[in-house]
Amino acid sequence: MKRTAVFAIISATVPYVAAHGFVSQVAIDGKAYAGNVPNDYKGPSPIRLISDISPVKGASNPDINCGLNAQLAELVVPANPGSSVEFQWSGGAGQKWPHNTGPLMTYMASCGDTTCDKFNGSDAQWFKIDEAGKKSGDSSTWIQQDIMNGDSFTVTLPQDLSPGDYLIRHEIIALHLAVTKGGAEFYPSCTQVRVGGSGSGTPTDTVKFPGGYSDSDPGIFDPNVFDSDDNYVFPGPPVSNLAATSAGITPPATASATFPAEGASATGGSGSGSATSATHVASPSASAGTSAGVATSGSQSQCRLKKGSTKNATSNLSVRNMPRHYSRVMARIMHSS
Ligand SMILES: *[C@@H]1O[C@H](CO)[C@@H](O)[C@H](O)[C@H]1NC(C)=O
Ligand SMILES: *[C@@H]1O[C@H](CO)[C@@H](O)[C@H](O)[C@H]1NC(C)=O
Ligand SMILES: *[C@@H]1O[C@H](CO)[C@@H](O)[C@H](O)[C@H]1NC(C)=O
Ligand SMILES: [Cu+2]
Repeated sequence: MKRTAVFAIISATVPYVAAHGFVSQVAIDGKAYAGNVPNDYKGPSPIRLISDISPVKGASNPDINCGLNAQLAELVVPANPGSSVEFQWSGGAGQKWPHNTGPLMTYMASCGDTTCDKFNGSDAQWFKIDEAGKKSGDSSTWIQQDIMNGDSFTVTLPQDLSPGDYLIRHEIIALHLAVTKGGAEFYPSCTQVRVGGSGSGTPTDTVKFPGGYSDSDPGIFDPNVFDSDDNYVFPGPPVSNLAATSAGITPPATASATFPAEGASATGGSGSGSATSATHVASPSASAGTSAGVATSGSQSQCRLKKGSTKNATSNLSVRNMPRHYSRVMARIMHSS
């Protein structure tokens, strides 16, 4: 075995770990449900398991629906019209979400005549309920920066949502490489909920995924994404007629969920329709995002994060959590040390 060659690769690789991520937890009206680490199933969750923390590339990729090789999840958890739904992002291996450029958008789709634990999202008619771009009054900073800082993101479900099973598709599009066509990184995540109450709304402006985006959309291929006067145009349909307008960032989640997600059940959820989001901060800026601005950061030009910038960056590295192109090298490190 040519150890010198191996070590040459290692020394070029070790200073960095790949920087991508996934939705690690969803809390509905304060009740937290853990998501499984990609490709590491531990127990039932309402969040569909994906196979890797790497991004979906390409607007016509079937994985843009619910994430890389997304699988049906076992739980469908209760929600109501007006519920607050709080998403916690992770960078994997104990790290924070690594990117700060690009929008967060949230969609819903009815699971129709079946329950969401059996519903294939490729048939879904998605309607947008929220879009969050740059901060209001700070055109150089995206709301995504707060996710990078470790904050969660909260949306309010539409007040007139009809009862039934829905997928909630929450997504970050990381645009740090979007100056090149095809460079945008899509990170969609789907959560299965059963909406109670007595709403009667019918959503307009639905799309399918793939179908809702094109690689040439100005909000996906954006050569000026780092320019101070770039007027960001959200991709996809407009926010649906049904949608509530409040959404925003909350401090890091204090609720922690374990497996099995306690209290969750595949049949629960005929609710009363009462909204409880008092503890969550509604940010008036979150749905705006049309102001011009800049977000520059040289360190964001590569999808990598310097090792050591997070204390636990190396404490829990797992080959399974690494992007495929690192796996072989990292496996050699781990098995040779
Ligand atoms: C949905 O259907 C497509 C096409 O048949 C398939 O590739 C995909 O794995 C299915 N997804 C789920 C979650 O079953
Ligand atoms: C390490 O991974 C395990 C299992 O995925 C997780 O429970 C634990 O919190 C992780 N620890 C750190 C320090 O990230
Ligand atoms: C690192 O991981 C340890 C063990 O899981 C945990 O106690 C500690 O708080 C973590 N430190 C940081 C900075 O996340
Ligand atoms: Cu990344």
